[in-house]
Amino acid sequence: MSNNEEKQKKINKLVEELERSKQKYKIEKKPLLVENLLSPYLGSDFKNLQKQIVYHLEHTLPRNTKTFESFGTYLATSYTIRDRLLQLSHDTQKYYNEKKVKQACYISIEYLMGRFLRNAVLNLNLEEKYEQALAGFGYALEDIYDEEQDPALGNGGLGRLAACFLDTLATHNYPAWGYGLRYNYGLFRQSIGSEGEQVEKTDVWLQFPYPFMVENHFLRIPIGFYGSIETYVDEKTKGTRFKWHPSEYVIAQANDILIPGYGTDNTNTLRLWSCRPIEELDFDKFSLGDFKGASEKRLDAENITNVLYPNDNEVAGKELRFKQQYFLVAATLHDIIRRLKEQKRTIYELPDFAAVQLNDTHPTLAIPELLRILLDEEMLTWDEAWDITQRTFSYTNHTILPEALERWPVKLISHLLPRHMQLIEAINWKFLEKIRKIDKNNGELTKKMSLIENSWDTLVRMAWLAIVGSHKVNGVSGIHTNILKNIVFQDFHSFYPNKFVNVTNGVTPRRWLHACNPQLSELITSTLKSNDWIYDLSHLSKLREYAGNEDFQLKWAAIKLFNKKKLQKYVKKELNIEIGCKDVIYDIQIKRIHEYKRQLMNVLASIHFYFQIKKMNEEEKKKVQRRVSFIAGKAAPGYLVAKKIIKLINHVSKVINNDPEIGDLFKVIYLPNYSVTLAELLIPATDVSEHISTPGCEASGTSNMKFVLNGGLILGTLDGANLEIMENSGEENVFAFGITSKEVPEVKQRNIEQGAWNLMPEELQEILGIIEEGKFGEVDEFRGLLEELKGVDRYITGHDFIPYIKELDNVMSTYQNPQKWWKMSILGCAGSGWLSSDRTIKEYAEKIWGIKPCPLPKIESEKELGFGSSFTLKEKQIDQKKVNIIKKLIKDQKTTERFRRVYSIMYQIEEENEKDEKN
Ligand code: NBG
Repeated sequence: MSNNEEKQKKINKLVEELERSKQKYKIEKKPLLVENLLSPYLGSDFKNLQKQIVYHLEHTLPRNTKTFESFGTYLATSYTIRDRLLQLSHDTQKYYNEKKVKQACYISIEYLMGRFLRNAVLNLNLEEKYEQALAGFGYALEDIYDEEQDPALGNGGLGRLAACFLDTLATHNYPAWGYGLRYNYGLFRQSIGSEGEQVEKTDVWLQFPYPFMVENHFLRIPIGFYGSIETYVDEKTKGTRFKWHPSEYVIAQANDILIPGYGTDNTNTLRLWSCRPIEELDFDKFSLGDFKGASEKRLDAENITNVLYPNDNEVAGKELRFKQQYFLVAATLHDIIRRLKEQKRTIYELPDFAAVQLNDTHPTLAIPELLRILLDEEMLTWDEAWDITQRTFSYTNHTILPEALERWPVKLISHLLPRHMQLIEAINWKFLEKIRKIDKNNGELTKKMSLIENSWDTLVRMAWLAIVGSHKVNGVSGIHTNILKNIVFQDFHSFYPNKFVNVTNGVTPRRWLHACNPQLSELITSTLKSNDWIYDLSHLSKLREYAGNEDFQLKWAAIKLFNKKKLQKYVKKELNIEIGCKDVIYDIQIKRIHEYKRQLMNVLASIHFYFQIKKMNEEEKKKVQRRVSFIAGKAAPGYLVAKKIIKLINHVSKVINNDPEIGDLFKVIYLPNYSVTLAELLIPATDVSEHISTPGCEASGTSNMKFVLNGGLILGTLDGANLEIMENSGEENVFAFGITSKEVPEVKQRNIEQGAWNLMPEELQEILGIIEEGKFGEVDEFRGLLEELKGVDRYITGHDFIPYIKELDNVMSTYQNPQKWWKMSILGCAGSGWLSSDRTIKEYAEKIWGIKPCPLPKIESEKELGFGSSFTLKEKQIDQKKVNIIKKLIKDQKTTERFRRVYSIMYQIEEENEKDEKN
């Protein structure tokens, strides 16, 4: 061997040694190690909570002892909640996947979640412990709750309903997902300018971290737009196939909010998509000094999920809105199919895997999108694809107002989503083929039912598409569903007699009674000697027997007064207005400002009442029932009429509130920046709430339900859910007035034919005259409002005015009979069991989705495992019996507690065995 060879050999040997010494520990995957490390649940005694809070304070935020202020405390506390929810959510998903249960996927472009912390703490039953933990840091939990911002990712009832549904779905252990968008900016913040006008400011809700949202950077889905369609012949079938080649892509990134159920470990997910560019920066442009151009693509992409469109019962009609809608459904369907395939199931099983609910027409593009996936990517036949599509989707209609029924120009769709437009045309063609066969009237029916309309433009009728592509369509109250069946979608109902069903809305009693009115919650629980009502609201009916009980009435009234005092303080602090409390009716109308909701009628009645008082002598004044009329609600920035109504309310309020002749007999208060949080303050403090829409216009209304639940009485028209509240709480316990929806068209027609002014009662004519004289500011400001009332009066304010003010009088005189009033209030609440979203969701689950609850089983203690509470393997008494118990538990996939503890025990056994082998 040459010298060189010898040397080389030595070197090789040395290298070998070096390589060997590099790895000190044997690398070997121990599957149970991670499980074992993750197995302990976060301790929930107050000392543990304190440790966890301080940990987050220093490591997550980071703050220190000097900057341990309340906002940081809120954040740190919230992170400890998020930690727990992550554990529970992992357990939940694991369990659902093992069980392969069918799940509901609720797609909604809006979620109005409200504050999260209190709700989560209550649902997890940790309030007392957190109270104790925070007290040690010098904070009251109640104040820490107040640090939280209210994420306004929705406009009104539609978004809030979605949030109530999520609470119910988790509470009742339904496997379910919410899907939506994570807007950078929520619904604008409203303030009132010096002229009484609405001022809008951007809602920068993500300025600080939102601790309840978990950014899921691993889930990034490419979403295409624009481009062209390739046609080719499929080699296998020789049939023609299509493929869409988008010319632009963006990325959908998942952001998860984990939804705890009340008194259960089941924790579901609300997945919100945010839009990212494919490429963050165009480096070529950047290098050439074009800095603006370099970020263009990023800004375009970010724009998609930048702002929530501030529309409620209106259509935005903007290209960007359309992009939002497609972005939402494309990302969502991709995710659902991905999760299906993760379970090693085929695409044919989709309808057994997920029931996808389209919340209004905004997610309707999901129908052509799924069809595209099934045809172009999964290569199914049309019949197979269409069958799967229809079985997967169902659609909820939330409005019949023509201005809110979405229609998108064919031109716009063809440009943005050419393949989808082609598919919509194919769906329409196949559908109309069937309609033509029954169309006896020169194509009239075909024209009416066509998904594509030829009017000022060629438009796709999204509601029509949603009906055709779904297996069930539901309205949101009895009257609304009847209007859908018999008027708005009459032809569709005749064609698909089994498709239309009613599911009346509901609200979650956790947030809308238990959390927002803890004193009343406590009274109900102590009276019924059980808190079962919190998850089965029908138990409230047992309150009926206490309705006339004096002692109970007094307690009930005291809680109302207590809540009114809170509101009184708020009004003083925020608006610097002094209002009375005791023996003063708090009369509240809170909702989006809309002509059909008739806030205008409310303020006209206030003017009427004001002048009535002014005409009184001192003796008469003494008898007046004092009242404060509160109004709150935002107007869409582009809805000028609604904005004028706000202005008028503020002008009227200024005059009345500053008139010394009126004093504290009457006040009109406009509360700016209405939100879920404000509603939680207002609703428990309300004596009477107003739901006075033109009959037939309010699909359901859900705040009416919340008021009744909190012992507020309703002054309302025969519309939406008011009717069902009357049925359940008793007609005599609701202040109802006005005509039925069936009579409305006739009144409208008369207005058109004879002129509304000529039919208007004198009292109202007089009020309009006073406004015209300039009593409430420049008349030109309000000319438009007045002209509408005098001309066509589309919302029949003139017709309803007298019955309305009469009923208002009835409210005030009834209030002077406390026994009667509190009895009505208690009976209202006792009848509201039916208004729970728990009932609503049960109906969806049974009538539409075909899903069942899948609760994570609980283990009471480790004793059930066959061990004492401080089980260790130190004594090496691993008898075979115990090992078998454990193995069986693992096999049966039982319980969250079991998962984590069992794996931990198995790991310890493994380690012990290893040691034994070595010895
Ligand atoms: C609203 C209706 C309300 C109803 C909610 C929830 C839209 C389009 N519709 O009456 O106006 O309570 O939906 O169903 O926001």
